[in-house]
Amino acid sequence: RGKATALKPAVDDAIERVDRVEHVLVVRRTGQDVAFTEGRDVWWHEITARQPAEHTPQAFDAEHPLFILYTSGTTGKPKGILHTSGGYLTQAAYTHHAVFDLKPDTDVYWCTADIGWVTGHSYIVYGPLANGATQVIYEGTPDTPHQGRFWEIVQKYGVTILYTAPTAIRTFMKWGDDIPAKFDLSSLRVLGSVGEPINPEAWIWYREHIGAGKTPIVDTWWQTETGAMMISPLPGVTETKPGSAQRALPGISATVVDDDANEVPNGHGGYLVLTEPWPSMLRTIWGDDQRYTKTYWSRFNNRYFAGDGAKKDDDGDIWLLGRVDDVMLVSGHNISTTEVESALVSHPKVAEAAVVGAADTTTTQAIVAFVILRGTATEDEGLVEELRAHVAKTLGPIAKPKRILAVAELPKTRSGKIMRRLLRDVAENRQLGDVTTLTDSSVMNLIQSKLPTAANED
Ligand code: 7RM
Repeated sequence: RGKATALKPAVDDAIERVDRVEHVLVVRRTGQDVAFTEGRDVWWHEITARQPAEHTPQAFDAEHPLFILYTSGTTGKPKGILHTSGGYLTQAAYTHHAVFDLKPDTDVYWCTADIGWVTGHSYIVYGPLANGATQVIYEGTPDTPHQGRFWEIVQKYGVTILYTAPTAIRTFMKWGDDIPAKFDLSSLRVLGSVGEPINPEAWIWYREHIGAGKTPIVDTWWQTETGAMMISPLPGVTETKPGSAQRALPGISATVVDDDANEVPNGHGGYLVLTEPWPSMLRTIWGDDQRYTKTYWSRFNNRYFAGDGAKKDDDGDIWLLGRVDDVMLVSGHNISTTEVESALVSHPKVAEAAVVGAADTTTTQAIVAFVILRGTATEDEGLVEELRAHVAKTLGPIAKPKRILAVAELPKTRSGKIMRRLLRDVAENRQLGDVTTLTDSSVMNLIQSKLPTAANED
């Protein structure tokens, strides 16, 4: 946001707590003064200046650990996801090539993810580097110095493949169609989405306003644990459907099962499972093999349980429905947060929505929706009724939210995922749980101030 953020103090602080770090390689980036520990800290420009121009890479065993990336997990205790070298690189490179139809000699590829998120690891670092891609790496925000920043970059570098997240797309929708319209986006030929289910509304906006109504959109489903993309259309191959990640990629086996681990027929929903191993699968949870087996391999007869709800449509295409922990139980019906959120976002006055189930004495859970309104819309009784009726019309009366609250922001992680757990805490008048992974923790104060009596009111 136009200001330099010092990273070195955070590194120095972390190193205080461990005893095995010998050296810290420091890149002179902003030119600010930094504390420097002689002998331990090494300037990047000094060490690279004395290296030979040719480098012979060192060979590693395929199962040599490559990295451990921590996911927050729902229980609070983070899980250290272990990836190894051979399989991870194989699938990161293959999917980066196949899903984006990468032509390394002519494409200019840009993945806007935070590099600390698994998406940054696989699709800014390992996949593109392994494939010799020409790519844009951007460390700023989408609204600095102005809200057309992304489109200015696409125009300036002639970006041909853009990979971003639904949360960003919904933000661009909120800012207005006129902003991307000011830039030449004609270089774009493939658009990607990752991180959350993309609402059909956002998918169509992305296609129309960024993709000139013709670029294929690849909605890529995968996880930190899977290491690389697993379910996605292939551009120019798959006939796409707005909102569906569609099919497992070649070599990958995914399906949807019911509570008893039976595969559901087309047209039905349940739990997403992966039925065969894949090259970039996590090898364990670092230091906790037992938790690894229990979390991923126990619930459905040795098949990998992803933790996501999903349904198969009449063609057998897969639609992701959000984390199963977020699924709501209302008067005996399982209702997915994703579907209610998409119904809300399809209303012209709603820019973004987050839906949670709050404990309710008569219906087990009641649907509480937090919405960000579009530009000119204002919150009043009429609007709330209009939105409730709109959801009832789209999904049926059972999915009608009991409460709808207009808010200015939603609590999100750095990868743009809505932290529904915190919204549930608010909706049930509970003390907030851990907020350390939020991008901006002040958001929760704003929301709480709007909702003093959620659980009590009828
Ligand atoms: C890549 C990444 C994983 C969770 C996953 C899903 C959700 C990710 C999609 C999606 C619907 C998608 N890794 N998710 N991509 N849901 N459609 N295309 O996000 O480890 O940070 O998160 O994200 O719930 O289980 S992650």
